[in-house]
Amino acid sequence: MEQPTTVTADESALVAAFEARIAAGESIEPKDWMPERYRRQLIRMMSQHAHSEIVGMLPEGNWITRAPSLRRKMSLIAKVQDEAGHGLYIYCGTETLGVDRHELVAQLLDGRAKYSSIFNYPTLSWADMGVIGWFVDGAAIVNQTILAKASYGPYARAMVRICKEENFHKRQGYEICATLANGTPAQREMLQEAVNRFWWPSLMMFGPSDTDSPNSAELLKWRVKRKTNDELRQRFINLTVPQAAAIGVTLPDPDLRFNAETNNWEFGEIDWAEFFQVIGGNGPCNKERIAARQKAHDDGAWVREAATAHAGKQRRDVQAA
Ligand code: FAQ
Repeated sequence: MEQPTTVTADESALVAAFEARIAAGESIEPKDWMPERYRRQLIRMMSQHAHSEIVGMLPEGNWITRAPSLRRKMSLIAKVQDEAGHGLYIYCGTETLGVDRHELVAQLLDGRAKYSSIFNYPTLSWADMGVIGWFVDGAAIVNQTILAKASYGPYARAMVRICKEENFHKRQGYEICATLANGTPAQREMLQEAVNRFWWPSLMMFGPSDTDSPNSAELLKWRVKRKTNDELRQRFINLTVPQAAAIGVTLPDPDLRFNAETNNWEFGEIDWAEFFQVIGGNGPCNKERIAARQKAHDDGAWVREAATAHAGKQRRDVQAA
C-alpha cells in the first residue's frame, strides 16, 4: 500500500525557503531544491505544451503543398518549422526537471498526456491557415507572454523566444485574413466560415473556467501561472474583437457586447461539454492526430538509432584518446 507522504521538519523549512524565494520574485533553476509537487506540475504542464507544439504542426503541415503562392508556401513552411523548434526547446526545458524525453513522447502516444484541444479540429480551407495564425497563435501569445514571467527559469526563458516567433505567426495569419477579407465574395465567405469554426475552440485553448480548473490554485501559488484561465481568455477576446471589426469579419457570438464599466467584451456561454469531449480523446481529429504522430515516430526510429550509435562512437573515441 502506498504510504502517506510525511513532511519532515527539514523539508518544511525547505518549502518555506522555496516559497519565500518565489514570493521575492526569484527564478527557480534546475539545480535548486523544489517541492516534488512543483516539479511534477511543471513536467505535466511543460510536456503538454511541448506536445501541443509538435501536434500543432499537423493541421498546418496539411496545407503546405496547397498554399496559393510561393510567398505563402515559404511563410507556412517557416511557421511549421518554428513550431517544431518550440516543441524541442520546451522538451529540453522539461528534461531539466530530470525526466527523459522518450518517456514524455511515450505518454503522448499512449494517451496519458494531453495536448492542446485546438489541434483536434480539422483544417478544411485555405482560410483556416489565416485564422489559425490570427486566433491560435494570438491566443498562444496572450498565454505565453505571461508564462515568460513564470517562476521556473528554463520555462520562462523559452517563452521569451517563442513569443517573438509567435508574433510573426500571428501577423502572417492576420495578413492572410485581411487579404481574403478584401478579396472576392467567395474568399470573404471562406474566411467567415473559418472564423465561425475556429472562434469557440480558440477560446477553449485557455482551459476550463476558473471554477473548474483543478490545477490553477497550486500553479498560481507557485507563480507558474500569473493569471487565471478566465483572465487570459478575457484578454484575448478584448484584443481580438477590434481586430475582427477592422477587417469586417463577424465573430459568431450574438452575446458579444462591450461593458464600459469593466472595459471588457462580455461573451456567450462556452460549450464545455464539447471541450471535455475533445480533451477526453473524442474530438473530431484526436485519433487521426495520434496516428500521424505514431507513424512519424515509427518512421524516425532509424534516425534515433543512428544518433545513438554516433553518440556511442564519439564517447568511445574520447575514451580511447
Ligand atoms: N487542451 O486545471 P487546468 C500553441 C487540461 S501552444 C487540452 O486549468 P492547467 C502554439 C489540463 O491539462 C498551445 N487540455 O489545467 C501553436 C488539465 O488536465 P491534466 C498549448 C487542456 O494546466 C500555434 C485539465 O484540462 N499551450 O498553440 C486544455 O492549470 C499554432 C484541467 O485544466 C500551452 O500548453 C486545452 N485547451 O491550465 C502551435 C500553454 N485546457 O493535465 C502550432 C501552457 C486545460 O490535469 C500552431 N499551458 N486542459 O490531465 C497552460 O497555460 C495551461 O496548462 C493551460 C491549462 C491553460 C492549458
